Amino acid sequence: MGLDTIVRNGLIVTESGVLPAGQEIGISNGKISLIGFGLPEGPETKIIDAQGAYITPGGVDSHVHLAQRNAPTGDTWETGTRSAVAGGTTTVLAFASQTKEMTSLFPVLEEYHEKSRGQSYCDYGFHFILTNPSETILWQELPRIAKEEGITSVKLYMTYELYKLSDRQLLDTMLACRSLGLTTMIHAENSDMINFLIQGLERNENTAPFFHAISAPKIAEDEASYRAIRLAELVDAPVLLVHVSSDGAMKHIREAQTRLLPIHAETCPHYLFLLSDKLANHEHDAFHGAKGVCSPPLRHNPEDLEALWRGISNDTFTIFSSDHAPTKYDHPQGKKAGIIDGIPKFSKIPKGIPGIETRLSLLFSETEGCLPKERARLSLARFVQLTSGNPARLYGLTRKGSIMPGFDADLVVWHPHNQGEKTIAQEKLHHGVDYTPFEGMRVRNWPRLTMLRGEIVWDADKDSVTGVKGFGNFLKRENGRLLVGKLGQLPAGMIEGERDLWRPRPVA
Ligand code: DUC
Ligand code: ZN
Ligand code: ZN
Ligand code: ZN
Repeated sequence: MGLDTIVRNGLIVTESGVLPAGQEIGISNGKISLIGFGLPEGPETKIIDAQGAYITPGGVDSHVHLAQRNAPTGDTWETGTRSAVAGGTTTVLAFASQTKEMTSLFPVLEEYHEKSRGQSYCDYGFHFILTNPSETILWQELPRIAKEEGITSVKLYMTYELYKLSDRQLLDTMLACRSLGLTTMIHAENSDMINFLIQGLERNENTAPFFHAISAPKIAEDEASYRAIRLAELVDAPVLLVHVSSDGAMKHIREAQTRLLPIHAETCPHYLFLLSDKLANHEHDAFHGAKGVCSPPLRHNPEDLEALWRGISNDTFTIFSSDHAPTKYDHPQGKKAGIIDGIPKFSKIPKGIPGIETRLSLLFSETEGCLPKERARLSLARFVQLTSGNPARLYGLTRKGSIMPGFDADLVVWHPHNQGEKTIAQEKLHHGVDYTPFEGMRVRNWPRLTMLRGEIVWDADKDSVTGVKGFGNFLKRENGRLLVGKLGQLPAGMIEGERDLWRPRPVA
């Protein structure tokens, strides 16, 4: 029996580097079955010529918002995942969001299955946003859902009235997640600091979009990040701080990692490439700045970007995700919900920006794959770790994120010799919203082909998404693996009886 497909004449990038030239990837039944020189061709074998270009694993974007109730003008599963594959991403993890009045997670789960079934261009899974973590949810529903549905991660918020948890709720939830081996994502910003500043700004009629960036300063992220880490330390739980945008938060994370605490961190393209000048208005449009409103906000200085680039290079960050959270700009339920009686009010602007399609090419542009070594920000191996390998392991996607025999044949074939260089433009993107905050930026390469389980789903030569809606599968996940730190670092000097407090409870 011959191979279904052979991808030849490419440079295969793994998490430990680029394989010697000439190795080919053999694919059978949607999986990588062989890697080696001169793979045997059968009469039916399809040959894909990589034209000497790099081949990286299909991107795993573990932080995207699709079809959430709170974003009526955002992407659906169809438009969001179409945009994903056109940018080289083959797996996404999106949020199923509980609202405070929901006492069970099962209806939310059904709602998200319903919205996504038959709609996705790429493989996908869910995280739960927990806003009302009752005993029943933590100790009866989560264990069942993890086991039966393979949903093995949750996101917890420290800000927003409709989402935020108290420190006590964070502790209870972290302890339960630790017992169950779930991955716990934290949105760390100090809610009271932000509300205090919003009120002050509004009192002085400073309500233009730009003031969003003033209302949620780095110190609010630093404080909450520090607190989240200390809370996690108390119950010896691993956590992931998501969308980190500040050097102060990064320092707390780095310090915790140095002490071998299992603290993971994520950052996103906008915190590496964009500054708060994006929130300024234009002469011809007094609300233009709303296009740059995301949370945490874009920061003010080039040094802020530099600091995060250091975290990318030195392993402080475990993963790099888009935080794709789109809303239409020119729509009364989109960004323009922030215009009240004709007056812009930054605090009412939906927070979030699109970025699922541009994530990989923006970061790839800064690698040794596009730049001479002296000027590159990161190696190709590090690129693969951040964008596919690490998120796959952290979230228990055991067949995703690596070019290895036995893994799904999810691949990105780049253009050879930076022939894919292009300018990012809204009219070229495949998402459902009406702008990109990266408009006009040059990227040095773009995926030429995206393959999902051996099928070509994006073909730049045809300028076309060639995959079909519904080909993407829901992925049941295993428990994620710790990638930094280790468990068992109970506070020094703890006496025996105290230790029992933190023993994981038997799960119902
Ligand atoms: N948190 C996110 O994770 N994404 C967008 C907005 C937010 O607050
Ligand atoms: Zn968040
Ligand atoms: Zn403009
Ligand atoms: Zn998000």
